[in-house]
Amino acid sequence: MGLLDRLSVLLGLKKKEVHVLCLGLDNSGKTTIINKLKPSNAQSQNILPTIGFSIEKFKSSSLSFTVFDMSGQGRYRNLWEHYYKEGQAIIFVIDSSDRLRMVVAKEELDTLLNHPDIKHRRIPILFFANKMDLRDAVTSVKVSQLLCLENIKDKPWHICASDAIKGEGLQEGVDWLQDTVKVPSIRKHPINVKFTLLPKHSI
Ligand SMILES: Nc1nc2c(ncn2[C@@H]2O[C@H](COP(=O)(O)OP(=O)(O)OP(=O)(O)O)[C@@H](O)[C@H]2O)c(=O)[nH]1
Ligand SMILES: [Mg+2]
Repeated sequence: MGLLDRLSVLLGLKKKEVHVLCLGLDNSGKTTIINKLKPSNAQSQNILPTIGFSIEKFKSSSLSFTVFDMSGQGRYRNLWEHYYKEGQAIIFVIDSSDRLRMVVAKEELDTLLNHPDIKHRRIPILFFANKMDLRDAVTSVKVSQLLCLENIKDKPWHICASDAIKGEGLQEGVDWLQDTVKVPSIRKHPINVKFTLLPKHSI
């Protein structure tokens, strides 16, 4: 972000931009969730399985999110790690009705959490226990137990039950994300501003 952009954010003229990685197994509902978070006139009516990844944008009341919506298909999952450095937050989506693949979702989550670009960062992770409308869906508490989320001690995380088709549970998640992604209040390297004072008689 350039200096003018930072100034605009500080003055409240522009929303702070946050890069989010949207991860999870194929068919969990990632693209449907991101689509539902866009304004209704920008929503796509026909969602297809993602090939590779796509870059999407949506806004909350104070932030502008740029989302890397990654494909969850096995053959594309090795792409995820190339974007870890870029991500400032993660949305991890689980199909709560897919008991058979819950163990695969846990394996992918564990691989993510142990990756060198993620392991030592306090990166916020928002979990959507999605497809709650389906009869076979387990509760978000159960999803949390199956994925052993209580073992995540060094990163802020939150789990929301969601139904992406109706859009239920999504706003709660975005509100949490917005509150958790901190706006850096102190610059690590303060801007070095030099004033040249001119003697009065030279003006
Ligand atoms: N019943 C129900 N179906 C859902 C829900 N969310 C998504 N779906 C459906 O699940 C299917 C997969 O949704 P996608 O959003 O394409 O899933 P994805 O995680 O992006 O999949 P990949 O792009 O292949 O990784 C679609 O048919 C969606 O309509 C939900 O909350 N409830
Ligand atoms: Mg998708």
